[in-house]
Amino acid sequence: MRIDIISVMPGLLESPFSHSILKRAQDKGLLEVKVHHLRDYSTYKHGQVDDYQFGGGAGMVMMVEPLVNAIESLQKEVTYDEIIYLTPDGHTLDQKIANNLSLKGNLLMICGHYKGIDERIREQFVTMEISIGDYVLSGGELAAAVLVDAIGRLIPGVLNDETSALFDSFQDNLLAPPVYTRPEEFRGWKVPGVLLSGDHRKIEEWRYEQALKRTKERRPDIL
Ligand code: 6GU
Repeated sequence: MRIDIISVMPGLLESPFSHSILKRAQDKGLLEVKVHHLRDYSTYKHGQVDDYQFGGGAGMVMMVEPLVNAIESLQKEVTYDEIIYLTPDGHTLDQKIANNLSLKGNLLMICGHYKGIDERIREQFVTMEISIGDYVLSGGELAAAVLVDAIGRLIPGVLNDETSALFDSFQDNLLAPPVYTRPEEFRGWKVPGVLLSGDHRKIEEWRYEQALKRTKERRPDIL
């Protein structure tokens, strides 16, 4: 999968994809992430990419022309399955959306800034609008990083048995059960005996019960 990201602050996206699982996905050739500076596609003075909004009001709007130049120039290289605009008024990201997107070929993400992008870009090019939750960020970049992470780890072949997504919170509409590692006892705080029993059927049963209990207590809405 190739993911292109159009941004006015590409510096914000310099490192999030160079670590851990997303780094491995790229090293394995399963994922390629390319960040593009919108300014490079501006035909205005000083690389201008935003302007005052028609009708008045505070805050700048990202202009049509640089965005069209960027999108159409990338479309000459790549066919996109989805063109995603990261915006607080989009669909709230969940595991189902991440699962669906992880099976696509190529994605283009557009990060909004200021008051957002000219509506005509949304009408003419954008196929999906995604928010990462009900709070406001200063721009779409960190949301794009979250989205790439959520998708990237689900691309077939990226996770191995040990990191398998099958045991993630939300994967079966259940939160993940508690986990423990060495030592068996620290300051008198003990690891639940069943996990040390070696009885794999019992352990699975315990994990399922714990996951169910945790979900009922914390997130009854996803059950
Ligand atoms: Cl995608 N963008 C911005 N600016 N704020 C957000 C968001 C996106 N998702 C939640 N808050």
